Amino acid sequence: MDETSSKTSSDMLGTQDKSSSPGGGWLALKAVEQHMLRQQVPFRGNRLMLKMNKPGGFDCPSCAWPDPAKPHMAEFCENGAKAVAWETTHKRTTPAFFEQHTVTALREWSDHELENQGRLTHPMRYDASSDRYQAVSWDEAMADIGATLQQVGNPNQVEFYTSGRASNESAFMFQLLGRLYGTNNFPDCSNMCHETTTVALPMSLGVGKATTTLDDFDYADAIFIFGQNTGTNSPRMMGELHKLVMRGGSVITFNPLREKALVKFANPQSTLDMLKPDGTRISAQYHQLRIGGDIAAIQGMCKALIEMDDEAQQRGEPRVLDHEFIEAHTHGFETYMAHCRSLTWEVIEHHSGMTQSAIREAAECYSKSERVIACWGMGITQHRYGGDAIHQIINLLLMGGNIGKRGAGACPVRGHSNVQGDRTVGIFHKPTTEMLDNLDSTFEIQCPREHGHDVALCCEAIMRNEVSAFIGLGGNFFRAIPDPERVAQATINQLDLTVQISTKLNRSHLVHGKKAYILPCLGKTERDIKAGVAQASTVEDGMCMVHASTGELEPASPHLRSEVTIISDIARATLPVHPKVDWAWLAEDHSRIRDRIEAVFPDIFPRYNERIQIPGGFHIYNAARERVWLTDSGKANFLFDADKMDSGMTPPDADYFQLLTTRGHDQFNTTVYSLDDRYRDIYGTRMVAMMNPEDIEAHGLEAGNMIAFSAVAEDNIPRRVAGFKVVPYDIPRGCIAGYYPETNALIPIANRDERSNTIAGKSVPVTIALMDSEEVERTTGLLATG
Ligand SMILES: Nc1nc2c(c(=O)[nH]1)N[C@H]1C(S)=C(S)[C@@H](COP(=O)(O)OP(=O)(O)OC[C@H]3O[C@@H](n4cnc5c(=O)[nH]c(N)nc54)[C@H](O)[C@@H]3O)O[C@H]1N2
Ligand SMILES: Nc1nc2c(c(=O)[nH]1)N[C@H]1C(S)=C(S)[C@@H](COP(=O)(O)OP(=O)(O)OC[C@H]3O[C@@H](n4cnc5c(=O)[nH]c(N)nc54)[C@H](O)[C@@H]3O)O[C@H]1N2
Ligand SMILES: [Mo]
Repeated sequence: MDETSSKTSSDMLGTQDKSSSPGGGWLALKAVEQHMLRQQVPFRGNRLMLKMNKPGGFDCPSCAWPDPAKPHMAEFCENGAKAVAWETTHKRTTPAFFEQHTVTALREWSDHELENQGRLTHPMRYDASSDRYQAVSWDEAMADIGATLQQVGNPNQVEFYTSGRASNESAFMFQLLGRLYGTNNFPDCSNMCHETTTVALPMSLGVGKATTTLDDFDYADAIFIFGQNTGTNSPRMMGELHKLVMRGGSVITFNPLREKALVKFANPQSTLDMLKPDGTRISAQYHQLRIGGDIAAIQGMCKALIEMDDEAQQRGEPRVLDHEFIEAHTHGFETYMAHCRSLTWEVIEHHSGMTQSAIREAAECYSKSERVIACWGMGITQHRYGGDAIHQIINLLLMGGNIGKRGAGACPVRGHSNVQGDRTVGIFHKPTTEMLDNLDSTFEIQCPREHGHDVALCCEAIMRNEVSAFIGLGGNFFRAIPDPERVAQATINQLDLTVQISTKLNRSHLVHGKKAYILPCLGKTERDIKAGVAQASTVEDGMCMVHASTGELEPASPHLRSEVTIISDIARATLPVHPKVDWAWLAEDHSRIRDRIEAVFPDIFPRYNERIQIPGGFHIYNAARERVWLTDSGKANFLFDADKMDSGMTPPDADYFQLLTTRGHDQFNTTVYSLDDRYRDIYGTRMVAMMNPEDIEAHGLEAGNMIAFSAVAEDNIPRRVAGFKVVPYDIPRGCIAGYYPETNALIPIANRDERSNTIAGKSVPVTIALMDSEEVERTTGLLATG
């Protein structure tokens, strides 16, 4: 059996039909066991799993969903367990492995095969004469990296990339390194993720983070979910949805795809659920709108609510909108109301892809719910007008006074486990003057003031040949970005130096500069002993709780170093000695770094070291939650742009398709655990085009045909990716779904959210064509490995 596919594996409940089975349930437990076995990690009685997401234990390396104050016996989910199994694998990628394979040969490997070699064990240096990575000592690596960085004429030619697993301590050290080096170039995975939220939400509410805490989920009457695949990407949130449904609340979902766990779910923590073959119905209403249809759908709901409110007034009944709140706390309602009234249902239906009655049904549920939480994910943020869609979500919440009220609020569901914390401690290409002033006075330094590069600007600078070196703190930059082929080619041709601080081999290591280093680091699950003392690191979850995480496993190799130590070593090798920045002293004890973080951000982290001792950690103050509005108007703002009815880049009547690129159930971003997607009933390949059956027929195609995608782009650069199997799927016409990162080469770097530059991974206009048999034959080798 192909170890990457579980299609033929025996079913735990022999009689259970997978395609109609709920999300979660026995198959989830089975999947955990299988993944742990594949990584040769014991499952039964695994003590490590019991320490996950608990005070004193380690933070799950998967998503940013918060930990409950009173955790379950085992507070983990299927996909958290996969992430831990992947990190704690017994497989190793040793120097002997690199000796056997040239970098050119490794480029033919799939993402799954690369990472599946296991944990990196030694620092490696690229050797051009043999086209191989070779083991190198840490001292030699650091001396060369330092000398090369010193030779770069202009510090703005160096890019410091952060992926969201970095702890607060390592992220803070990394931004200090970059700024002392002389640049604000901090491309960050959030620039491909929730940057849209970080920029648009403050325009509405004055804050860029969730106004909810986990506790609010216990009091909500309804949860509206826009473009977020909960069952796969934040499975622990399924527990909250399940509880809500059990006590009579409603989940209302807006998603072009019917995501299985949002339809029905069997909670592995509930004995009762596990005995029911169908699990529990989750979404009371499931609205399959067009990709990019959210703006119109929400404005339609607002229109319906305004009409209901008018009627209530006429009948002398209690009002539907919270006029008291609107009056006291908001700005711009009258204009927004006039806009909604002026929209015709014809326009709303055309752009949203929903019927008037479906929209009214959703509005009805909203009006009956005293407390509403709205959640959103990449289906909202990764669009050309993603920020505009967020403004509409907030408008909807404001109409019912659903901000700063128990059981209600705005909940962007953040991705990487510490992506939010990394920004809080200074990973930002547009730093505020206040932060820079505090850094300057804390360390007696002079930080650069000029804004730097985000991911999109970094990619463009690379393609313009303006970058000399790239330092990656985790992640898989060259695989996660849009236009990966063009950026990789420019990198290989021109960069003097690439450095990747990583746990596993990935494609970014194969996109190397003239000099290239892979520096292997500890993972979250591993012991980090410094000067004889076990170090804790801290993270901030998606609801602003900061807490400590302490790994406890023996490191995967004795040669690994912590991210903090590696950053400090690079700094010492690169920067002149500074009287107030003692890198080695800081790196030796994480509480010293936390003291410095507190000094730079006194309002956010008062008594930082003391408060992380509180079990569960502490909450960072969120003004909007207290109904304090840090906006220009001093109020919460109703915002809209009458010209923007679609958040995506494909108008409803286009003669091409709108492609969305998304995650499967067995992956963490560019890390592909297996080729299966149990929640979409797709097994053994990720090279698929999920299409509406009528579109398949209209294009003269059949299920199973092999097609190629070509991007429709303003720059007319040809972008074509071939070898996708047509799969009939329950998705609106004109929309296609495919997997990320296999489809990234179709996304032009210019497809991005207008305000924040967030890559628009859900706004990908494409045409399709049947492949000829010769090309299918040529590519089948590649297809087998995905
Ligand atoms: N197991 C696992 N967990 C993860 C990750 C992982 O890869 N694996 N990644 C982590 C990271 S970094 C992130 S950012 C999050 C990502 O988690 P999500 O935000 O769930 O991201 P996607 O998987 O891209 O799914 C996007 C969803 O939006 C829907 N969608 C697409 N276009 C539209 C649209 O126009 N409107 C609406 N309403 N819906 C749309 C898609 O059908 C899909 O269900 O998960 C985090 N957690
Ligand atoms: N088309 C399309 N593109 C997308 C998206 C999409 O939905 N569609 N989503 C975007 C989103 S939301 C995100 S967040 C980005 C993700 O972009 P990245 O964050 O850059 O990518 P990951 O796949 O999470 O990175 C995986 C690698 O991180 C390394 N790693 C794992 N754990 C650790 C650790 O503890 N320390 C260190 N130093 N390294 C570690 C391993 O070597 C692994 O290979 O991709 C974006 N790209
Ligand atoms: Mo993300």
